[in-house]
Amino acid sequence: MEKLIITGAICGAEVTKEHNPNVPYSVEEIGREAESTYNAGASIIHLHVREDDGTPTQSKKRFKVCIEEVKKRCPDVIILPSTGGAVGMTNEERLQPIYLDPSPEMATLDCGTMNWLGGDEIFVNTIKTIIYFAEEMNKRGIKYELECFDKGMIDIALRLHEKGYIKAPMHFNLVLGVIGGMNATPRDLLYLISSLPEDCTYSVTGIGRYEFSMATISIIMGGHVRVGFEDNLYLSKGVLAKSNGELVEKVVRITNELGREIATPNEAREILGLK
Ligand code: KMH
Ligand code: ZN
Repeated sequence: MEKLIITGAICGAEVTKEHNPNVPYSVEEIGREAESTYNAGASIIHLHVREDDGTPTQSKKRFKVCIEEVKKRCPDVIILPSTGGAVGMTNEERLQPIYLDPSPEMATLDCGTMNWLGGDEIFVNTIKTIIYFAEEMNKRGIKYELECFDKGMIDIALRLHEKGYIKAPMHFNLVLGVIGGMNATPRDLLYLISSLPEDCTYSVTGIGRYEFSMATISIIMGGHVRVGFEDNLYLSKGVLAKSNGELVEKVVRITNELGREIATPNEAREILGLK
């Protein structure tokens, strides 16, 4: 089986230090958390950034300094900025990190609109938005990670691929357990995996208490894994993780037990067709 690519989603836009004091806000904290996942075996950092007070931002300037900090500590890691940002941001606000020079190797491309976490919030990704984001990334040679929170989003991605907007080789991230998307059950994950084309790669993200059960299924099925504070703050029931690295270490332990190897950043580039 292919080696396992681990993505560290170290920060997100929603979790705060009130949830877990180790959630990073400052440039130094973002660097520290990136380094902890990298040292533990992550080859990709999925990056959101914050102001020092924790406010989520898509500021190009803030991304630039955070990426420089991450690269200083983890020189060969793949950086995958978010273009989802936080609910309520405009498209232009969200797209800022893809206009950095040099361009990031990868970025997220969210594949549909959904209710977001209960209440009144809606995460808006119309078809026109998805096409626009894909085209902007295509122009810059940025490989998108196709974020799919339910089956309909996979269908949208495949339709846009057929129409030529979304390029192959496609890489999906199946996110299960967000209120508004699909539940994090083995049945639903297997349904999503079986809906993917043969020649794609995919990663799996389980939210909250489902982080490690979803990861384990993906490890067995030949997919890849994302873990981190963006998705889950606990190492085990009632035990807050001290770092993102602890979450990655747990995935590495499970992977070793199951007899699969972990990919280095350069091996991840090969697997994803980045080089
Ligand atoms: N924060 C969510 C609204 C992404 O990074 O592209 C969007 C999100 C997905 O986290
Ligand atoms: Zn994200």
